[in-house]
Amino acid sequence: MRTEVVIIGAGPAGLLLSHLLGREGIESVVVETRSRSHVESRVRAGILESSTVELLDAVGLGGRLRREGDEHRGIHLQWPGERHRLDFVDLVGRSVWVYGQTELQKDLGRARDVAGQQIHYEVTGTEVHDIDGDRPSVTFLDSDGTEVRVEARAVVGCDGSFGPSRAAVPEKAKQTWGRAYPYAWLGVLADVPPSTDELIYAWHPHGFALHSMRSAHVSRLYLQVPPDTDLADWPNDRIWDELAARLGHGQDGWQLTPGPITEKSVLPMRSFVMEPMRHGSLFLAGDAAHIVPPTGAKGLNLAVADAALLAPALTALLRENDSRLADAYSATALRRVWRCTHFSWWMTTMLHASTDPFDARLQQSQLRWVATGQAGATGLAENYAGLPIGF
Ligand code: FAS
Ligand code: PHB
Repeated sequence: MRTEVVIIGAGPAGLLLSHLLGREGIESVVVETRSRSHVESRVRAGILESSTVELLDAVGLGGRLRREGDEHRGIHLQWPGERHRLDFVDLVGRSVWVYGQTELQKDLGRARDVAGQQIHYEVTGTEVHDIDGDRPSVTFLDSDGTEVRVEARAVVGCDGSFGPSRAAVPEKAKQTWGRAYPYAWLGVLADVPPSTDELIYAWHPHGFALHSMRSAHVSRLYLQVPPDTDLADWPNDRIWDELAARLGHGQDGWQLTPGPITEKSVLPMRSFVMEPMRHGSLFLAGDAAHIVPPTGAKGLNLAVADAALLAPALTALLRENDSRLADAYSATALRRVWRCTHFSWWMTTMLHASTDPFDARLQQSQLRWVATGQAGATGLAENYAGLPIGF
């Protein structure tokens, strides 16, 4: 099989990239190891930056988002006895949208169906070949066991943390940075209306808690837990009791309303960056190149930004033989990647309880400075609501 671009991974980065390339008349083949239903149902991100929403609008993917998503002007920062609201629109003129990654994934899948996009789901044995030249290829076993080789002009690894693309870049040609945090998130999805109009990020001596949501009827909440947490140790009552304590139930008359939990998972917290995000005719985008702790709600938005930068670069390369944007892709993308990596680390270390009492005092001082002062609040707002893509 021959095509122009092979994309490994049908997550948000892979499907958005195929959509953006398709709009430029660039043909691609997408290969995905999981089933479509799995990819569309796994509960992950929930917040879209304003630049993500603007991009989706511009390429015909903003319709359902605008109808069913929920625009938020800001967030609440909370610690025992105090809750402060940060209004991003007042501070930096930008909002964010609550719209689950599952919904974006479905919108992307439907758009690719309409465009007649070739997506091979449930493949195995994906391998990348000849990326040092300009005739790379990808081989895999299709879902029916057929061996397939796709030859292309470029291969894009959108295969997340555990795909083959990262490993296809020779050790001597790459540099990686990583940090594992000494805690994880226990995430729950609950069939209960949110007890708050905007997200609550809470510092508490027991640990961090976050009250998010997916709709007017579905809440999404997280608790900081030890990294080796066993879900069996967290029955629903304990989860709700701990969420109530950390989020300030009863404080100034605020109540946390519990409800049926429909999904539970433990999410490890880590930062990871690989440089460069290109090697020869292999490009990397999204989690394949970088991982952020979800505290700053950046993972999905970074995947979108990478795709938005890579599409015009590949178009110029393949249509006009102009490699300038492709040659600059890694450096341009990494500016945003490191800004978001720092912001996600900053939010995480500010909000997650540590065992060191000195740290706790530093965190409380920083939180008060951010929550009650213009400078700190503006810094958080600028990063959380998102910088322009390609800044
Ligand atoms: P993805 O991981 O979404 O997609 C990569 C795709 O490649 C997958 O579908 C995978 O099956 C496929 N693949 C892997 N190996 C392959 C192979 N060998 N062959 C073919 N296909 C292969 N971000 C937030 O902002 N907020 C959150 O709350 C949040 N929660 C998360 C919870 C979990 C459990 C995880 C894992 C991530 C979470 N994230 C969150 C981050 C997440 O949203 C990612 O940033 C986002 O999915 C990145 O999109 P992609 O880069 O497309 O990677
Ligand atoms: C979510 O709704 O899943 C969510 C929101 C904000 C975050 C992380 C996760 O920082």
